[in-house]
Amino acid sequence: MIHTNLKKKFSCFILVFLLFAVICVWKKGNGYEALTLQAKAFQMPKSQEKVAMGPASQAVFSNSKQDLKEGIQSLSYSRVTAKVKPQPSYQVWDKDSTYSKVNPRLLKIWRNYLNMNKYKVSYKGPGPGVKFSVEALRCHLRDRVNVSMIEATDFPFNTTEWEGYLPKENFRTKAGPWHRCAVVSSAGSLKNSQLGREIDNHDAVLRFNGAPTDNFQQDVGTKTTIRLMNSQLVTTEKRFLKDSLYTEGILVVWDPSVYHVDIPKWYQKPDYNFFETYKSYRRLHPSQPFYILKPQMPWELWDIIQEISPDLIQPNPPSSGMLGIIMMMTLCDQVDIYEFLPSKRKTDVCYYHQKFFDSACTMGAYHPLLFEKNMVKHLNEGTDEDIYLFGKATLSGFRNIRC
Ligand code: NCC
Repeated sequence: MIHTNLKKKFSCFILVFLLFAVICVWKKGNGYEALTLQAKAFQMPKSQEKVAMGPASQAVFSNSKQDLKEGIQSLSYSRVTAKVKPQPSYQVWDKDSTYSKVNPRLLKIWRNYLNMNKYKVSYKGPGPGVKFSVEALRCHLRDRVNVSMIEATDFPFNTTEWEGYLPKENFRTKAGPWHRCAVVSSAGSLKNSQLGREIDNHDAVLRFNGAPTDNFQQDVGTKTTIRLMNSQLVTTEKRFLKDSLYTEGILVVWDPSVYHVDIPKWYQKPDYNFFETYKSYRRLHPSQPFYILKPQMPWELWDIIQEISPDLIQPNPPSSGMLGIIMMMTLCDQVDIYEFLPSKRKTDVCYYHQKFFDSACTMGAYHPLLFEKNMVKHLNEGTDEDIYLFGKATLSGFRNIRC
């Protein structure tokens, strides 16, 4: 009898023990799984894994499937290392570019322009090669470059010949202030960029010359707030008076004068005599704001580009692109510039809207474009990744800076 009772008690004990062991094993299994899942949440997506190639990122994820203790260590390690993931380096615009580094053809053209000196440039300012911090350069640009338009009080625009032609409203009352602005270069590398939506998401968008949006919306967007045009286009483009491309937004035209001459002297001898076409356009579209940039502005900007560049720069005015960037810096808090500094899509195709090949469109021949791009790279507050992937440089505007 006693023997049978003992047997029963022993069986009960074995049963309870087995039950306890099963519960323990089950609990341990679930806990590990939960931890593995958490560790997985810290893993980068496959695409990012490819760019973050450092050994630290490998160490984080190779540990995550070991036992519970190691799992906990791995989890806390991954939290720390995720923050300091190594930055890959991207091949983007070198801010110390020179024509001798770029190509012999452009080097020759640059030398020819230096000899030609069509605009009688006689630079007497500091430099070349003065070094500025980003903040100091921004202040220097703000204080020295006066972005203003011809007004009805400026001689000879105050004569009867010009009565009623210039817009009555001041440029600054019509344009801005805006928070985030986009400047869209006309570069071929915008083709297939899919940047249209991002560009349109800005408060104001600046485009150049005859750059279209129709049929290219996906890449360059649809919005045009300001169109900056050179006088060559206004004078020689037959469709200028007819094409609906020009009827959206505010128009601004600029013309190169002889170096630092005043308005009356420039008026007597403009580079392109666009004045009659301007008047015709104003008669056709009297309510569209259409301004004429004062001819001193491009040379005020040129002086600074020369001051900071170690090389002599082409003695020709800056490109419309560079003028437009400075114009938007005066009107906006932040300026995002697209494909002025070329992205990974860099190409010798000149424009996104034409199949015309010439590396000079991107690197500069007539305009000191290479040195302009060096300056924009220096001022860029965005990342090299943004330049490489989106051709996007981000500059602070002048409106909220303290100098
Ligand atoms: O070519 P363009 O400019 O109209 O381009 C506008 C601005 O975009 C930037 N850009 C363009 C192409 C490219 N591959 N990379 C770039 O970075 C430049 O900043 C450029 O200024 C001009 O500056 O006004 C220019 O105008 C044309 C032309 O006069 C107009 O398109 C009108 O037809 C000039 N081309 C020629 O004279 C043949 C160009 O040199 C400069």
